[in-house]
Amino acid sequence: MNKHIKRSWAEPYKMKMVELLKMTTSAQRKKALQQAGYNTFLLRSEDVYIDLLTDSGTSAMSDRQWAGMMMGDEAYAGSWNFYHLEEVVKNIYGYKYVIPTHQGRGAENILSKILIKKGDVIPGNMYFTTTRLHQELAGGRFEDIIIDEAHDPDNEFPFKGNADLNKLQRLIKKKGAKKIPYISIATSVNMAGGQPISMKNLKELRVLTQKHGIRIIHDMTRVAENAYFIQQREKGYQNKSVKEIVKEICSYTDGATMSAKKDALVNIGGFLAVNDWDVFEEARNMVVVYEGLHTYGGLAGRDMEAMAIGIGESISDDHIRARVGQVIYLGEKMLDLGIPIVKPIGGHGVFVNAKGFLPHIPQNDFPAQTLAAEIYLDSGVRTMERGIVSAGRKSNGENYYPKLELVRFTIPRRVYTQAHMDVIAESAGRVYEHCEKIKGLKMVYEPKYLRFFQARFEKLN
Ligand code: P71
Repeated sequence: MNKHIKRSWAEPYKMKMVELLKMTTSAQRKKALQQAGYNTFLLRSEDVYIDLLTDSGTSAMSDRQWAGMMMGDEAYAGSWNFYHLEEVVKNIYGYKYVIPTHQGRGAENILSKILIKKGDVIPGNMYFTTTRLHQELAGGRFEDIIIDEAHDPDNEFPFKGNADLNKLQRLIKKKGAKKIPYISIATSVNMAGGQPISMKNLKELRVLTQKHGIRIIHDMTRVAENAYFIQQREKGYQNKSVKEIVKEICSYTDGATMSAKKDALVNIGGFLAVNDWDVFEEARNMVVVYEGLHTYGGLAGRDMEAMAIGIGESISDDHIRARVGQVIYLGEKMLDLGIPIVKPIGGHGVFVNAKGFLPHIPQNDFPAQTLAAEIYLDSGVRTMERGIVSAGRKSNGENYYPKLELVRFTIPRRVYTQAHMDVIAESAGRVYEHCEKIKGLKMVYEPKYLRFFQARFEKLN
């Protein structure tokens, strides 16, 4: 009889320190939300019970990482922690040259400035806010070449992060390869809902880009989560470790930008990694202008040490199974409650389809922003808008109208328990029960760049 009992995953760690949380009343949350202009980015974190704003920089470090922090070599130049980080990036990811940066966008800035010329086009498997902005600031234009399935929240294709080779080929034909300095390929596509790219698609991209002499730059922020999905879903990878799959992914690309605040389990840090000596030389020179000397890049020695250790932990099969397992647990709970979410469930969070949740609110009245505010009001759970507010405006001033209008319930790594997941799903379920009574918002303050961070809203009557 025992053979019918399933074997659950569980966390491959235990707790030895906890952070106490403040519980709030409905009246307190209502006030906090008004003061924050209905923007969850503007809430004070002490007014938040469960913080699902982002998985960026919010993970719990291990005792080993904290021990590493104590071994920070805070020399201005040539800290041994830098050499440790360099060795780990070379060994685990396989890139030849490494430049630390304070976080992902620091690497994006340097890379975009070096590779992009005015009038260039950068194809990518869906935009990411900071990545696209740095491409535009460098004089380039982003062009989306992700497969159409990625824009459909209900399509259950297992690799919705794939690039569409026909779209890429058409673009190369139209613009000419000389106008395409690189293609920007993210593993675990964030804005699509944490959806993976397949190894097959990557290999095909490699063949096509090599033919035209175009580089592939890898946004490897969540590469380990992508590798886990390849292991679970792609033929021929079931018996490979996440570590092996990560290395293979990187081998089909020419360089990478990394926000180590996600997969790599640190609160701050990132890097730029390249295989090309000339690009490295320029980047090593440029980093001193924007970040700091090339052996610290805006980080303390202790931060580089925590990153070097975190990278090693991030590619453990046991870790990643529990990490993604927790996200899937939450997603399945929401599906049981009938809540419309992006399918398949992604690697770093559950993405609720606000167009499906609040079908009576037009996109101009910010359904995802509204839903994020309502969830906070109900339970003190903080989520993030990933829809029309995040998409921003084109350079001609018109709004982008993204097909996906989502609220992201992002799960920090190694931080919350299964009971927290239950509370979160129940909150979404409660708000869903009275969804037809919810009204939209109007934007009353709009910053020029990355408006979602600081925009303010008022309730529509
Ligand atoms: C996330 C973040 C952090 C963020 C950034 C912008 C708006 C809201 C939240 C950051 C990423 C990312 C990818 C795929 C590059 C960066 C920038 N994500 N690529 O998801 O997801 O890295 O934040 O370290 O500068 O909450 P950085």
